[in-house]
Amino acid sequence: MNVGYVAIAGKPNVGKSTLLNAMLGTKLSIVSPRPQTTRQRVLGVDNGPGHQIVFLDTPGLLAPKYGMQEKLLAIAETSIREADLLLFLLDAVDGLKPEDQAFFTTYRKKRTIIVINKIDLVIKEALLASIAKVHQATGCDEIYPISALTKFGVEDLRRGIVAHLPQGMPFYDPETLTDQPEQFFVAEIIREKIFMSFGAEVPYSTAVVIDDFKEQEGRKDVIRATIWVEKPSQKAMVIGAQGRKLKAIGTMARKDIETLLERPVYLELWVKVREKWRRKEGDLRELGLG
Ligand SMILES: Nc1nc2c(ncn2[C@@H]2O[C@H](COP(=O)(O)OP(=O)(O)OP(=O)(O)O)[C@@H](O)[C@H]2O)c(=O)[nH]1
Ligand SMILES: [Mg+2]
Repeated sequence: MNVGYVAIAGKPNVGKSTLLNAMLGTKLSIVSPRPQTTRQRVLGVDNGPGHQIVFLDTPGLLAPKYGMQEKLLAIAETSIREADLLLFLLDAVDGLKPEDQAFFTTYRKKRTIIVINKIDLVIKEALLASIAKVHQATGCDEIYPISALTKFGVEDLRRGIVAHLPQGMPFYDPETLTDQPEQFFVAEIIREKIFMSFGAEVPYSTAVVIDDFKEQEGRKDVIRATIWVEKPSQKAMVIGAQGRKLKAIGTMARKDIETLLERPVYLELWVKVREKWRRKEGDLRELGLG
């Protein structure tokens, strides 16, 4: 069968995580309208007739400005290096910007497919011009226009990927969706709700740590998590008047967690401050970004 690792890489917000979820037919990786949502590599296994694709969703490629962003770039680089095939994503609205071009030149692999995503947002003429330009500027002749949101072109792309993968034995048994523990995805769901609930500042200053995850026979699981922020003012925002904001975040997160785990849970959230954690090596490691 055709088997291999496929890294999904590209600038922040181009739709990498949405594409992973579209390929898997299930929501594994969190998605938000803000750039730099994904902070870890997220592995998702797609089993099909005659193939196993191991997708690696990665943090958006960005010239780093501080500690956390350096970690994010390193995570993306490692995934690209380990992959048999690189899917390099562009946003159809932006086209090929100089920063895309620079990252493409740096990370291009022997097997590389360029994916132009969000084509639902552009007219056909603009898309055709963009494909021609991308082809000319990169020399890459495998360019797939898709919409990860509507799934237009996704099956064509899957066939294109499979055609590139080497023959081999599967890496994962067919039941396996990912190699990451449930706790990771629970923390990610909480983080997603924070990305959805606040403007620019709070999401970027937030890390979520699961402190306690108790499975109980015959009773609801108990999950306790801490939402770390960088300033007391952010803590006040996350909690909200009479704790209403935190309650709403908890309710939204709990519903998604219950869908993921397929069982009812009791979710308890705490908000705590750790100043400038995004710039401190020790804090990054303790908060799971080491
Ligand atoms: N219209 C449209 N929106 C899309 C499409 N794919 C993704 N989006 C939206 O683009 C935004 C970013 O999507 P993500 O999947 O989180 O992007 P990402 O590349 O993983 O972003 P980072 O993790 O921050 O690097 C979300 O609001 C998605 O709903 C698409 O095909 N069409
Ligand atoms: Mg993402």
